[in-house]
Amino acid sequence: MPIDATQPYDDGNIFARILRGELPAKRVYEDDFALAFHDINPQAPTHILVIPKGAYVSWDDFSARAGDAEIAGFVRAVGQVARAAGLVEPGYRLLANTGLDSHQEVPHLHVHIFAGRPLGPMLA
Ligand code: DGP
Repeated sequence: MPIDATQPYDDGNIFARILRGELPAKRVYEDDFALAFHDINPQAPTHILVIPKGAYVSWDDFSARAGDAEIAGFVRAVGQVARAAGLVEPGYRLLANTGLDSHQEVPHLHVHIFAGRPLGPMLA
């Protein structure tokens, strides 16, 4: 079910549980600001999710409330995950679904990294 990007944070959400180690995930990267793991339902040969360690529902929530260090750390982590996975060439796509129309389903901010095939001009 798509979620409202402005709803209060629910710390029982599935990515909060992965962060706390209560649920398994194929982890590929972790630092002070972010955790990255493979999407359970990959839409491309490489499909990684990067999530901030802080409790943010959506891109809207994160960009409004997170501190500068958290924002910088998270953005750097996304780039680092892509570099470490060897995705800079031939390239990759980032996506952060936000709110109902985007069909965001998990109410903890996540940036999708898609790669491994030509992705076309845009994901609709
Ligand atoms: P979105 O529609 O942007 O909220 O994407 C949510 C993504 O999360 C979707 O591609 C599937 C993925 N996902 C959902 N539940 C789990 C899970 O338990 N583990 C992992 N690794 N990915 C999940």
